[in-house]
Amino acid sequence: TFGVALSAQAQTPDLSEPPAIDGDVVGDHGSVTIRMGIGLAETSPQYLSSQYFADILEERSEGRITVNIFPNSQLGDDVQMMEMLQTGTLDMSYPSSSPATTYVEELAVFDLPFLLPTRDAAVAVMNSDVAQGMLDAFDGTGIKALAFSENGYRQLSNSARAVESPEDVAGMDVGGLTIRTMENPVHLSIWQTLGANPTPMAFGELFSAMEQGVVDGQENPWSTILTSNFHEVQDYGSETRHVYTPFIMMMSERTWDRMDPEYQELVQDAARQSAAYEIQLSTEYDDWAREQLEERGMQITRLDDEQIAAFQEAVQPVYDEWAPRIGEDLIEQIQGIVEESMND
Ligand code: TF8
Repeated sequence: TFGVALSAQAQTPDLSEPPAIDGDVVGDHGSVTIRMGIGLAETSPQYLSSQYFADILEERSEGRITVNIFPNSQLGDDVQMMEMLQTGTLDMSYPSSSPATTYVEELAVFDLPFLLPTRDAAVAVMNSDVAQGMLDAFDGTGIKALAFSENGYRQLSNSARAVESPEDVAGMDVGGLTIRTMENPVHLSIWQTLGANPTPMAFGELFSAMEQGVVDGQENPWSTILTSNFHEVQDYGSETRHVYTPFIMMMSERTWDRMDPEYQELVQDAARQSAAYEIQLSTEYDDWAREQLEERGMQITRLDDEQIAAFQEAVQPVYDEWAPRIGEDLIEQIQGIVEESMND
C-alpha cells in the first residue's frame, strides 16, 4: 500500500558521513565484546552514531574490541538498562538524562522547560565543566558516564486535537490530554501544571499505549517520533520545543574496570567523537523529520513567539517548585553559559 511504500522510502535525510577515523592503533590487551542496548531504532541518530562508535573501536583495536548494538529497547528501557549497567549484566547504554536524575540529581536542570533556547547554547552547556562534573558525579554508582550527546528538542504529539495553547492541553470542557512522560518528576510537574493528565511510562511501551488509546499523546523530538513510527498512531503535532534533552553514553563500571587503561582511553575517546557526530546527525534530522511527518499525514502546528511565550508563562510554577530543589546556583551557572553562547 501507499503507506508502506512511503515509509520504506527515505528513512534518513541526506546525512553527513562520519568523520574519518584517526588515532593510532592500540596495543593488544586481549579481546573485548561490548553489548550495548539503546532505546531507538536503526534509522535514529542514536543508532547511527553508536555504529560509528563501534567502527572506531574496531578499527583502532584491529578488531579486538567488538561492540554489538541492540536497538529498539529490546533489552529494556532506559531505567532498566541503567540498572543492568550497575549489576554488570549489560556493558553499555545510551539513555536520556531525565531518567538518570535518580543517580545524579543535578541532571534535572536539563528538565527545566525552556532553559536552553538554542542548540548552540545547549551544546555549550554540555561541553562545560559544569556538565563534565555531572558525568563525574556518576562515580561510585556502578555507572561510568562517558559523554553527552542529544536526544533533542521535545515536541508534543497527540491523537485527540491540534494544540496551540496551554488551554488546548488542558482541554477546558473536554478534559486534559493524557500524556505519557519520561520517568522524571520535573516532566510530571510540567504536564500537571499545563492541565494534562501525565502518566510516566517506559518508552518501549509507548507505541502500543498510544495505539490502544491508553494515552492520547507523548512528547519527543521529531526524529524520535518519526523513527519510532509514532505518526501511525498520532495525528497531531505541535512544535513546542519545551525541553532540550541530552543523551548520555554510559558504560558499566564493571566492564570499565576490567579493561586495560589503554582500552579505557580509546573507549572514552570514541565516545566523545561519536557523541559529537550524534549531535550533528540529530541536528540534520530535526526539520527534515518534521517535514517527513507532515508528508506522512501528521498535522503539525508551528507556534509563533507569542504562542511559545504563553507556554513559557504557564510553566513558571515548575520553576518555582523545582529551582530551589535543583539549586539556584546551578541554574544561574547554566543561564550564564547560555547568555555567553548567545552573545558569541
Ligand atoms: C523517552 C526518551 C527516549 C530515549 C530512548 C528511547 O521519551 O526521549 O526517546 O531515552 O531511550 O523516553
